[in-house]
Amino acid sequence: MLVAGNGGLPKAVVTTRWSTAEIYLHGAHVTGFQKTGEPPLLFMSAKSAFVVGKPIRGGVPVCFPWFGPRDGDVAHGFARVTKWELVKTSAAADGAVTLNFRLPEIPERAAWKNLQTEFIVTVSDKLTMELIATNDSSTAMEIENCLHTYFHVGDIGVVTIRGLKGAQFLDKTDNGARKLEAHDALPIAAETNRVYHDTPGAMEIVDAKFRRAIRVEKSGSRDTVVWNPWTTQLMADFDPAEHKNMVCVESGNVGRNRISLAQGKTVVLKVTLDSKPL
Ligand code: TA6
Repeated sequence: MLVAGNGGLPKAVVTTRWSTAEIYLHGAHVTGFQKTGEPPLLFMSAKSAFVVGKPIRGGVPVCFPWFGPRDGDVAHGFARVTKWELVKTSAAADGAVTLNFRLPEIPERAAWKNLQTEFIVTVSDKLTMELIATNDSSTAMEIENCLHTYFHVGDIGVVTIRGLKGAQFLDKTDNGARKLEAHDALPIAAETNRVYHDTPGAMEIVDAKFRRAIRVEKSGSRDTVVWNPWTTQLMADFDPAEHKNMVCVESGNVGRNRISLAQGKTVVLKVTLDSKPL
């Protein structure tokens, strides 16, 4: 199940009768999911690093226990640059494969040591991911969580995102201005970086080039983040030319919807990805 991946980092490779998937222990990072006969569902930057201490660019970054930049610390939390433990793998009677990962205690992250965190990935004709955190400390903990999924699309110019109409969003390309989403089918035609608060429902990415609709079912997520860097060179490990073949539709609880996790309580963020021909 575990083999040496890019940069020699260990990864789990999963093959089912419907699909294949791969998950690196580094960040418990899903870097691949592909249904038989379909293009890959996830986008990976061709320039991604696979180095201890650096984030993998693409796939499904596990953003935890915070989202976004943090002075002097790693953006989107330390879980994504930590080596998780693969605690268990199991196969169901129908052939679905489940992998249970656990975030180990990190001595230099003592402030978070009582936040018991696991990530469960189930590979079938769908990809299901559950980020589960339990506060075993004696006080409440403020956390953000987000599965920052990079979707692979045929041509961003003929992609629309459905499920956001009527939602308010913060437009990070316009100094965080608060706006209202009017599109039933949102096109992406420029740099886009938006936090749609209070959007707990399913989303759909309609790809006219690949002639498929990707469905994002979710629970335990109040927010949806939509991101495409367009031609802005934001990061050394992402070639802006690749913006044509990706869009991030991210599910989590961020900003004003951060979670105050009470002592002894558990929070579950669950996302299921599926695709259907158009
Ligand atoms: O979610 C959008 C965003 O915060 C962008 O501002 C950009 O920084 C991007 O995330 C980077 O995401 P990644 O998970 O690849 O570090």
